[in-house]
Amino acid sequence: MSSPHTSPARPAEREPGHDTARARGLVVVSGVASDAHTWNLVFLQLLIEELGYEVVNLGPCVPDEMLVEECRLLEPDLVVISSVNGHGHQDGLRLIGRLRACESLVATPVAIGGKLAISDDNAERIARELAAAGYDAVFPDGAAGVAEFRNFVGVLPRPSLTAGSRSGA
Ligand code: B12
Repeated sequence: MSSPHTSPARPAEREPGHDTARARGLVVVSGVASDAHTWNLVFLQLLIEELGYEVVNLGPCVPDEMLVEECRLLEPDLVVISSVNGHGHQDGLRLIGRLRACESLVATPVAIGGKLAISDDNAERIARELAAAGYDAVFPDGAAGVAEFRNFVGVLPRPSLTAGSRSGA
């Protein structure tokens, strides 16, 4: 896991011999400021790597400002936010406002998922609120969550097919 206290370079810049042809793009995975859980982040990193992406995992308890700054520097193709401590709803609403307030992150795909509240009772309402606030996709915990997430990642535009590709291809 990259230390949240440093600015990790994009993988292709870190490793000169890196095989950019293999990478579908760069994904930032992060916990939210209040959340100390880590295995959710490790799980997501492995899953997303399995789908062919490079992952920069910022780890748990990432302050909003740091997350925005890392995303601004890394220009990821997708940002994946995870929270399981029950405060993801509040943290997530605050965070997406800050990400979308950054000009270069206005259109970056951002997804959030996990145990976003302390009960499942309002899961649908919370998911709607998070989507309305600016998330491209919301994956509350449940059997379908990870399968739907795989489908979501599978249909993301490939950077090598878009103008101004950062892959160097
Ligand atoms: C280990 C653990 C801890 C450890 C964490 C250590 C560490 N290094 O991670 C410690 C002891 C620190 C801890 C602390 C707390 N914990 Co805790 N913890 C757990 C526990 C037992 C396991 C979590 C885990 O590692 N699971 C394995 C990972 C791989 O799975 P996961 O986290 O469930 O994530 C899955 C899904 O949520 C989903 N997912 C997650 N994010 C995303 C994002 C996307 C995009 C997608 C698609 C899917 C997705 O995919 C993952 C794999 O299926 C769970 C209970 C449980 N059995 O799940 C409670 C649990 C998460 N903890 C809980 C709580 C309440 C706390 C505390 C608030 C307790 C307290 N009063 O202090 C603190 C919070 C501290 C903080 N600031 O965040 C609650 C959360 C309740 C809720 N959300 O409603 C749980 C569910 C226990 C419970 N049943 O009450 N905890």
